[in-house]
Amino acid sequence: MRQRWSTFSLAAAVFSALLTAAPITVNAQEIVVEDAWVRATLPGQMATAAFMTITAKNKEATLVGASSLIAGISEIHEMKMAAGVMRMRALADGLALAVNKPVELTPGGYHIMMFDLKRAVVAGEQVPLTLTLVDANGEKQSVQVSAQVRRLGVNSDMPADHGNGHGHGHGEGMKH
Ligand SMILES: [Cu+2]
Repeated sequence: MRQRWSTFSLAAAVFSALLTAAPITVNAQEIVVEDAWVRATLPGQMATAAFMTITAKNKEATLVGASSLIAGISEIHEMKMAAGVMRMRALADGLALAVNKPVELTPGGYHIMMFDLKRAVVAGEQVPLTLTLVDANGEKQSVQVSAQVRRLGVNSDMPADHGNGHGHGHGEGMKH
C-alpha cells in the first residue's frame, strides 16, 4: 500500500518543472477545502486574494503553490503586524498543514495573493483555483477549488482598497 509513494517520489525531483505542467492528482491524501472565496476587485485593481479553510485529513502536507486562469501570478502570503504596520510576505516554504487541523486563510492572515489579473473579478461569480500540495514524502497533489467572489469593504488585506473610494459609484459597495 505504501509502495505507491516511491512511485511518485520522482515528483519531488522534478517539482519545479511540474509547476507548469498539467495538474497531477493522486488519492494518497485527502485535502478538504471549505468556504473558498475571492475578494471582488474595484475598477482598475490588478490584484486580489483568495481565502478558504484547508484541512489535511490523512497526513500532514504543505501548501506550496496555487494558480488560477484569472491571474498571471498566484502566491501564498502571510499578513503580519510588524512594528505597528501590517505587512505581507510570500511564504517561501509554503504553508504547513498539520493532520486534521483546519488552517484558515483569512483577510489579515494567510491568503493566496493573485497578481496580474486578466480581468475584473465580480461578486457572485465562481473563480477556479488549483492548489498544489506536497506531503512529507515529496508526493505532490493538486486540488481543484471553485471559489465564490465576494465583496468585502472592511478587513481588507490590501491597503490600496481604502484609498480607492472614488470607484464606488456603481451601487455595489453597500450590500448587507
Ligand atoms: Cu498578499
